[in-house]
Amino acid sequence: MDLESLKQKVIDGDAKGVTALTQQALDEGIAAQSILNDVLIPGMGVVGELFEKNEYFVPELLLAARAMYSALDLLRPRLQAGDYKPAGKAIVGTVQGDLHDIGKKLVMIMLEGNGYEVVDLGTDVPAERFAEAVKEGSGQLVGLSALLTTTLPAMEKAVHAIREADPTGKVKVIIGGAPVTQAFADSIGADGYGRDATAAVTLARKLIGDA
Ligand code: B1M
Repeated sequence: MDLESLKQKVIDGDAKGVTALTQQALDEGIAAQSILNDVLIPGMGVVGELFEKNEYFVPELLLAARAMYSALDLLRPRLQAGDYKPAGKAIVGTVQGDLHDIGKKLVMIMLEGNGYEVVDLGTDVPAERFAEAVKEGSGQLVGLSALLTTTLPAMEKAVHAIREADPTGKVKVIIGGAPVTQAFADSIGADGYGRDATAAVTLARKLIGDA
């Protein structure tokens, strides 16, 4: 099939079209990882570029996000066909002030697919809420996501709150999202930075292993 047309449906925010073409691609044997990484994520990239050029506005971003979700629902079972053993508990959330959750959802899908139990705190999560979840013993790993440069300080605040809630440092913190870098992760004392959802799983396995 012509994968460019699937990418275009994401850009158009056409959820029905995205569902139909994603299903067709899967039926034709195209790998879920490839549909995600080579078609859907680049499609969202174009949406971002159009937004930067003032050709798209928030309603178009929302439509594209909805279209992306319809594809993720179909890809989810296949992305989760990992062969790792159950591995532990993770808490994930998008930091305060930030409503972007597609990247976080992907991180969740990949962690769950690799045997981790995941508690999703949602989006716009205050630092105190992450700390509470750590105190409640909800996870050995916390994954923080941020998509806005303006919410990076909230990420730092969340890391500090988690450290205060867990002075022994037993709970590991990993961070990711488009404006996040390894240097930023080092500067705020996170245990790791994941460039993408797969990297988040690799980090989780390295930091908390197969419990
Ligand atoms: Co917004 N937005 N947005 N947006 N949006 C961006 C991020 C932006 C880059 C667009 C642009 O200008 N080019 C820009 C940020 C600029 C900046 O800060 N430098 C931006 C802006 C400005 C805004 C608003 C301020 C717009 C406005 O209102 N004027 C506003 C802010 C709202 C808020 O959060 N308070 C806003 C709103 C929105 C919507 C709500 C409309 C919608 C989100 C809907 C939703 O998520 N449910 C939206 C969207 C869709 C985007 C773009 C187009 C797409 C984001 C996305 O889902 N990408 C985005 C442009 C872009 O990214 N090119 C943009 C696909 C997703 C799979 O990638 O989330 O990066 P991503 O996740 C990746 C990695 O980053 C990584 O793994 C994933 C891949 O495997 N990752 C992790 C993410 N979290 C991780 C955590 C980890 C490890 C890896 O470990 C824990």
